[in-house]
Amino acid sequence: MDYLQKTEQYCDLTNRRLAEIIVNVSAHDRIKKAIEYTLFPGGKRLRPCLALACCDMFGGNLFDALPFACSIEMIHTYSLIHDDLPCMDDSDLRRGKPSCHIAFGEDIAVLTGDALLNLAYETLFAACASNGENVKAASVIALSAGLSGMIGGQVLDLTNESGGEKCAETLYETHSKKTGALIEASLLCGALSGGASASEIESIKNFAGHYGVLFQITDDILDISGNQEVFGKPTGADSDAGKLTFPAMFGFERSKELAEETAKNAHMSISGLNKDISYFVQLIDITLNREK
Ligand code: GRG
Repeated sequence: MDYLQKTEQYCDLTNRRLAEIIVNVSAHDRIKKAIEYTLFPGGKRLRPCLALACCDMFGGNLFDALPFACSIEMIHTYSLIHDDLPCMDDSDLRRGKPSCHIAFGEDIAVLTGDALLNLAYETLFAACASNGENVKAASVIALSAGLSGMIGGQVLDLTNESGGEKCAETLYETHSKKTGALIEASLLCGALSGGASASEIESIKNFAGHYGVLFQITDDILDISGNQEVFGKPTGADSDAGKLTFPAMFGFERSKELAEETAKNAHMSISGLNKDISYFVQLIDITLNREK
């Protein structure tokens, strides 16, 4: 199977399992509609693809990694809903359509994010109940979504905006937490489900660090030069808000060079694995040249 076929398979598995999770939810129509609206058709499903591809690479059963892939996608979607709120990034457009609070109101948007976070943990607990070994991956996800990960990064991001110290170290720390932590968790839970060894897990962590930075630099570049229709969210928003971004710190051209260098480092970090790394090699290239 080539890269596109694999991606289709991973997205398909994720979408079907997410639909099964949601169909069983008993909730008021108002919030159920908002949950469906934000989860489907969804975005690129990058994090589930990372989890499933990593599990695949280590020869695991994709169904073992699927609860983690879906939990992470629900956590990611909740973070986007909350990030779009007027008290956060105040964005009216997400995944090419009106943000959740525009379509359903702020109150329902807050609760939709909360509900998705809870559903993610319900899914993780169910996976742990069926196999105690899953506690490891579930803890990795919980840590990545919390204060030492995504939420911690969001606090740093807000602090940087309101005049915090603007240096490269803060930039890397902010993004390794805000964006990188969930990306790393996706790869790690895939590696754990696939039975990776301790040294293989180390290579995956190393790859995750570089890939997370690559994803963020290209996100910052698209915020400046991307096409809003294709990108699916407003462009220019980060620079307008005075955010600490790679182009703001290093300039646009240097950021493009940094993306190239980071892509090479990402490739090198997994080239020693005695596995078929072709999916990740293509993913690096697609991320480097992405338009959305
Ligand atoms: C807890 C109140 C509260 C808010 C949480 C933590 C947080 C708000 C927001 C951080 C999430 C965020 C916006 C991270 C930036 C990472 C990023 C580039 C997201 C876009 O990811 P893609 O491109 O999106 O994978 P799609 O739509 O494709 O899934």
